[in-house]
Amino acid sequence: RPIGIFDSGVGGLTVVKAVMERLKHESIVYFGDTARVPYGSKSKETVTKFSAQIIRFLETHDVKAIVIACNTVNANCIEELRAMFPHLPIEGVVEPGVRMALKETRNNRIGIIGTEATIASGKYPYLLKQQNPNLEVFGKACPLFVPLVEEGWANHSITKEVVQEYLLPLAEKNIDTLILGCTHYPMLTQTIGEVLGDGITLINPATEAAFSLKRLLKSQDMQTEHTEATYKFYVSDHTCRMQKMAQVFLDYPVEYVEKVDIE
Ligand code: DGN
Repeated sequence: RPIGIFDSGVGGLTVVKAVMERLKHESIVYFGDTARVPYGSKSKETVTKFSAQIIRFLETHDVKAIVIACNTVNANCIEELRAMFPHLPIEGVVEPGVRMALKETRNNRIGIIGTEATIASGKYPYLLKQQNPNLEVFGKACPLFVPLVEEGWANHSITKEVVQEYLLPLAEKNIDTLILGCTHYPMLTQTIGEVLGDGITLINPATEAAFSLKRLLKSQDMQTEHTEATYKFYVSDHTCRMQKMAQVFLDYPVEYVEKVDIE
């Protein structure tokens, strides 16, 4: 049985990549809600409703577990979704991101960037400070990053200027660790790295999320071994961009992306 992974758009492909690399035999069904992206500016009620619809769709593919590859959904309603689908293990990206940042920081000054909804939720600072009350956490919403990535402009000079505008003030806070708290942002790693230099470690929560999923599957005796994995991609609007981004970013010959209506 496959793993269901979803996001509002192409951002969750960064999580698909991490899972493909670390759980080689697990098949994946991916759903990108491209008709309704962005989630970052929508209300908790709307994001919860859309996410529940997507999980129901993924259930029609007999998924054995879900990875919510969207920080906005994690920050808003992962508990509600776990309560709505108690029979289905649901892994997120926020808790793994928090664990990685705690391990990484030396000076206890952590930056967190994400959508407006993720930053407004205060979820990352809350979880970080729960583990270490001495931390200083600096949040910054970067709402232009998602459209730039969706446009395929991750390495464009315009994007570099936008990154400078958002992140240089954050760098001045003397952070040594920056959580990429939106699954689209790891696609900007190169540009962000160029702007911030080597002194700040970038955290991609997907890495630890994949390990966490591996542990979860093992603990429930649900891991797949030996068989060859298959990957299916679904979107709620045009298939073209997803196909292109998936091919390039995953370095995998994605032959088929299907558009489906969900409600
Ligand atoms: N990729 C999503 C996240 O991790 O928050 C957000 C994308 C969006 O809907 N703005």
